[in-house]
Parts: sequence; structure tokens; C-alpha cells
Amino acid sequence: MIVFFCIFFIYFFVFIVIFLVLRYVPISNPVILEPFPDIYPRLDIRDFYGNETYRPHFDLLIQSYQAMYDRPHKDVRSFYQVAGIHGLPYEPYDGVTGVHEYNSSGWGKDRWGGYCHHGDSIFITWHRPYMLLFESILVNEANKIALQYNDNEKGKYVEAAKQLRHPYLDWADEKAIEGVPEIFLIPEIEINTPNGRKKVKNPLKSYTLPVDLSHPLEQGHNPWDKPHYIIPTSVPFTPAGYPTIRYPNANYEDQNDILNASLSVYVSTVFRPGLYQMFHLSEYLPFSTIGTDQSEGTSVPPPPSVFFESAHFASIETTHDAFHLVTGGLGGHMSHATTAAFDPIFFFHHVNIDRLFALWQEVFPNSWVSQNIDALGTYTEEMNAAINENTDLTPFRKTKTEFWKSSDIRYIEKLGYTYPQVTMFKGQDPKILQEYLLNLYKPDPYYGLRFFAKLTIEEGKFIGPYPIRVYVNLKNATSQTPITSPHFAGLVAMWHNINHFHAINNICVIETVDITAAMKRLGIQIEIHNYTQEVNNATYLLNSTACFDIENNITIVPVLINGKGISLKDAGVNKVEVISFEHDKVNPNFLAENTGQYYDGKSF
Ligand SMILES: *[C@@H]1O[C@H](CO)[C@@H](O)[C@H](O)[C@H]1NC(C)=O
Ligand SMILES: *[C@@H]1O[C@H](CO)[C@@H](O)[C@H](O)[C@H]1NC(C)=O
Ligand SMILES: *[C@@H]1O[C@H](CO)[C@@H](O)[C@H](O)[C@H]1NC(C)=O
Ligand SMILES: *[C@@H]1O[C@H](CO)[C@@H](O)[C@H](O)[C@H]1NC(C)=O
Ligand SMILES: *[C@@H]1O[C@H](CO)[C@@H](O)[C@H](O)[C@H]1NC(C)=O
Ligand SMILES: *[C@@H]1O[C@H](CO)[C@@H](O)[C@H](O)[C@H]1NC(C)=O
Ligand SMILES: *[C@@H]1O[C@H](CO)[C@@H](O)[C@H](O)[C@H]1NC(C)=O
Ligand SMILES: *[C@@H]1O[C@H](CO)[C@@H](O)[C@H](O)[C@H]1NC(C)=O
Ligand SMILES: [Cu+2]
Repeated sequence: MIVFFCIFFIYFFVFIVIFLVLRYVPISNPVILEPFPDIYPRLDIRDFYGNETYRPHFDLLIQSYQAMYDRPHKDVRSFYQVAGIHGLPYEPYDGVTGVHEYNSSGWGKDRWGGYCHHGDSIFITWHRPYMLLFESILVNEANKIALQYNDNEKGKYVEAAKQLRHPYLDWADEKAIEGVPEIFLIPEIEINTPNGRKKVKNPLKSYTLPVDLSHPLEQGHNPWDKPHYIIPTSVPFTPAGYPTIRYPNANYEDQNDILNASLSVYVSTVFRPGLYQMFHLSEYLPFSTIGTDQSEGTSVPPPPSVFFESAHFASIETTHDAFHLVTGGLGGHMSHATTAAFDPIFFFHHVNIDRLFALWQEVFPNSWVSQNIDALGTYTEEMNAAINENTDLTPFRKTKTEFWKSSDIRYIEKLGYTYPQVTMFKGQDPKILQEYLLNLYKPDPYYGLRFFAKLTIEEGKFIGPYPIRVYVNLKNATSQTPITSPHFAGLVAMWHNINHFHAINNICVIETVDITAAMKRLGIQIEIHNYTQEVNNATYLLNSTACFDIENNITIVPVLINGKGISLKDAGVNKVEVISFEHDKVNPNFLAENTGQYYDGKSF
């Protein structure tokens, strides 16, 4: 008996030791993310798809996506695993675990359960190695597929695979007004494969889940309840065998007409004005993230000379958020941070975000990641952890024992890719690129002043996602008022505040909506005030009658993703202010920094 117990304990002890060793020793063959040996550009999907020059590259892109889809879902190089890094299923990627044990009931409730960063200073840098990981796995597939072509085509395809970089979707291009490019919408596509020309299933339209994603909801709210699917406002449940979707109807089908129509409105009211504002911001934090701690506290407007950065123009993150919302719609995967990465359009969106980041870096080469707090936590990061450029960007391994850090990924050429506009302006005065970009994304119309509504919104007051719409001179605007109304000026997308945010207090999103185009449409007269003469030097307010008062002229309408309205208080809207800037007299593409003027502010 004693002998039996001894043997039992020895076995038990050995088991425990093996268990502990396995946990702390790196797994034997981890995915090491390596830069490409040569630099090639990531191209605009519209040029890429339409251009004969890139036909072989495109053939490879499609087949490589499919190859990632076809890998077993436990394979770290499968689409499922790589997409699963971002949010759900809150499981370790490639053995990278965090400070906590996996707890399926705890993750994603009290803290964020994915690896991705949002609302903090490494939002934009974390997604850089993420895109590179996806792209390098994709190009690896392309290299293998290229070798399968017969000899008279092989050379061409091998070269194309070497040059292949993941294309981007520029959703602020004027062409986006026409809708989402058809390559993301059509169910089938004809390509040249190693076995000749073929019609294949289009992998850029959707990805079909190999296992259940999320958990079943109440009866009626699950895709299998079609044709009477009641679309949930919460994270959708996607059973194995069901595809990702955008604006689903009761039959669980995409509604591309609604997608196109919504995108069209967002391009001119949110995306172009958003990028235009963003390329004015020289400071890293206001540029990069929505997350600002505390509401600004003071109700006294700052003097015109220091107004510019504190206006907190649209950050790249808020404009990014709006694209998620407008592509997913109610019940679509892109609408939720937890599920977004399973829709293939996510990668075209985030490569575009990376491009905008790279362009912004060229314009402001001395600005870089600053210290910040990760209020949400991630799969590996504690909530409220201090983060900076040396924070590990998990789960992206640089070597067997180290992770990539923001400071490693500052220069894209060192990673083996670039973007056409980065190359075009290399070595020139950054002002020239800035002017080019401001001209490219300049919002209409174009005259002396631009007016902005600045919103301060308390994060976590409400479980999103939800847009907060801004209407001009339409006091009775409600959630029913269409965004095609001439009074609709723009919106702030509250995207990433999912249910884990309740723990957070006093974190405010401060964003600025350009209301100039709506004012122009409505024929509102715009006076230019000479701020040096007419501003009261004690209050910084105009001594003349302000041409705007919020009570009468600005209506803020928070709308649930299912179209229902909620009150300003419930939506966390704390404050609205109206400000203006003058266009530069010499170069009207720029807003002149020291011309900021404050009209009115109202707290709710
Ligand atoms: C196709 O791409 C090539 C190489 O980038 C470019 O020179 C050409 O103008 C493009 N053609 C069209 C029709 O866009
Ligand atoms: C998992 O998380 C939940 C919610 O935070 C908690 O109540 C529970 O005790 C946790 N379970 C374990 C095994 O840690
Ligand atoms: C959406 O827009 C794209 C690009 O203009 C177009 O090709 C497609 O046919 C449109 N689809 C629908 C359903 O409107
Ligand atoms: C709102 O006001 C406009 C004019 O200001 C009017 O045309 C419209 O009928 C009103 N709508 C509602 C729902 O009251
Ligand atoms: C504004 O007023 C200042 C000071 O009086 C004056 O120097 C400047 O020329 C004025 N600017 C314009 C555009 O009138
Ligand atoms: C405010 O100060 C500026 C410069 O300091 C001066 O030119 C202007 O006259 C002052 N305005 C008033 C209303 O006192
Ligand atoms: C504003 O103040 C300036 C300087 O004090 C004065 O010249 C001007 O007439 C005032 N404007 C109005 C509309 O009161
Ligand atoms: C603001 O609203 C008031 C009341 O409806 C109106 O008289 C005024 O013209 C509006 N101001 C602007 C700038 O449109
Ligand atoms: Cu995103």
C-alpha cells in the first residue's frame, strides 16, 4: 500500500514538474515574425484588382487567402487562428499566455479578452506587426502556389509572389462614394490558377467559420433562425459553417445596397473630414487615439494661439472606428471588436490604417509613441497597465524569447514594405506631402472658415457600438431623421466600448465633427471675425454676437446600432462646443493654427 502511494506520488510529482516546465519553456516551433528581405509597395486594391500588370499578384492573393482559410483551424498559420488574435475566441495564439489563466466566464466581461489594443497609445503600433504577420503568412502561401504553375507561367508567378504585399482599401478616396469595391461583394471570381482559368469562391467576400464563434443567444437571435433571424445588437453568434456578414437581413444575407448607401454618406461626412483634421495634428496622442483621460475640466476656452491641438480633431482611431461601424451595420462582424477580424475586409481596412499612420509619420517625423495607460487590459496586459514604446506587442514574436515592440516597427522600410505615396514624397519637405494629403482629402466646401462641433463623451456609460450624430439647425432631429438629411453634419462612432468597460470611470472620448458642409448646404452666412481685434482678452470669447449657439443650432442624436434613439445622458455625452478655424490665406489647404475661435459650449 505504502509502495503504491509512493509510486503514485512520484508519478504525480513528475507530472507537475513536466506541467510547470512546459508552461514556462517557449513552445518548440513558434511563429517568428520576420521582415521581408526586399521592399515592395502595398497597393490600392482598386489599382491592384483592375490593372493587368498585377493580374498574377491578384491571382495569388485570392488563392493565398483561400489557402489560409483551408488550413485546419488549430494551425497557427490558418486564417482562423490569425484572425482570432484580435478578439474572440480569447484563446492563446501560438502558446502566448498572459498573467492570468484562461477563464471563459471572466474574459471579456471584466476586461478585454483579445490581444489587440484600442483606446490607448499603442493602438496604431500594435496593428502594424499584426498586419505584417498576416501578410507574411499570406505571401508564404503565395510562394508555394507560384511554384505549382506550369513552366511557361512559373517565372511570372514566382516574381509576383516575391513582390506581393497586402493591398489596402482607401475608404476616404472620392471613389468610395460609389460604394465598397465589387471585389469585396461578389460571391465568385474568375482567376488563373495552376490548373488554368477557373471560377472560384471569392474569399474576400466572407470567411466561413470552422467552429462556433461566441455563444448562442436567445431563440430567434441566431443565424439558424433564418428566415426569421432577429438581428442582435450585441456581439452576434456565428455557428460553425456560417459566413461572416455585413448588414444581415432576416434571412442572414448581406444587404450590399444599404452598405453602399451608408458608406457613401460616411465618405463625405466622416472619412474625408476626419483624415483632413488628422493630418493637421502633430502630437502623437491626439493623432493616434480616442482615449484621453478625464474631461478637460475647464469651461474657459483656451486662447486662440494654443487652441489647435486642444481642439482634439478627429484622431485616426475614431475615423477607423467609423469604418468598422459602417461596414458591419447591425449584426455584422465588422461592427464589434470581438468579431471584426473574421471579415476579410478587416485586413484591407487595417492595412489602410497602417498606410495613414506611415504617411502621418512622414509628415511629422519627430512625433512618436508616448507613455499612456491601457485602461482595458488585453489578453496579456493588466488593466490600467502603463504602456510605452517598449511595451511587448504580444503575441508577435521577434525571436524565440522576445516580442516585437513599437520602437522596433517605427520604420516600415525596415519591415520590407512601403506605400506608393510614401515613396513618391521621400526626401522632400514634409510640408509638401502634408499639403498633398490635405488636398487629397479636403472636405467640401472650401471657403474662409471651417466650423466644428467638439463632443466630449464619457466612455463606458453605454454598451456600444453606437454612433452619435450631429445635426445643424434641426431642433427636432431624432434617431428617425435620416443621415441623408441636409442637416446631418457628421458623427462620432463609439465603437470599441463593449461590455468590459464598466470598470472605467472618467475616461472621455473627445472628437470633433466638421459641420461646415452642412452649414453651406443650409445657406448659413459665415462671418470671419478678426480674433486679434474682437476677442475679449480675459474670456477669449468674441465680443460680437456669436453666430452660433448650441441650444438653437446644434442637435446631438445618439442612435443605437438598431436605429433606436437613446438620451444624451445615457449615451455619455457630457459636453458640446462649437469652434472654428480659418483656412490659411496663402495656402488654403491648411487650417491656420492660431485662428481658433470659440463660439459656445454646453454641458449636459
Ligand atoms: C497599371 O500599373 C502600372 C504599374 O504600376 C501603371 O504604370 C499603369 O498606369 C497602371 N494602369 C492602369 C490602367 O491603372
Ligand atoms: C472566472 O471569472 C469569473 C468572473 O470574473 C469569476 O467569478 C470566477 O471566479 C473565475 N473563475 C476562476 C476559476 O478563476
Ligand atoms: C456597391 O458599389 C460597388 C462599387 O461602386 C458596385 O460595384 C456594386 O455593384 C454596388 N452594389 C450594390 C448592391 O449596390
Ligand atoms: C422638424 O422640423 C422641420 C422644419 O424645421 C419640419 O419640416 C419637420 O416636419 C419637423 N419634423 C418633425 C418630426 O416634427
Ligand atoms: C486683424 O487685426 C489686427 C490687429 O488690429 C490687424 O493687424 C490685422 O491686419 C487684422 N487682420 C485682418 C485679416 O483684417
Ligand atoms: C487683446 O490683445 C491683443 C494683443 O495682445 C490686442 O491687440 C487687442 O487689442 C486686445 N483686445 C482687446 C479687446 O483688448
Ligand atoms: C469688439 O471689440 C473691439 C475692441 O475692443 C471693438 O473695436 C469692436 O467694435 C468690438 N466689436 C463689437 C461687435 O462689439
Ligand atoms: C441658430 O438658430 C436660431 C434660431 O433658430 C436662428 O435664428 C439662427 O439663424 C441660427 N444660427 C445659424 C448660424 O444658423
Ligand atoms: Cu480596427
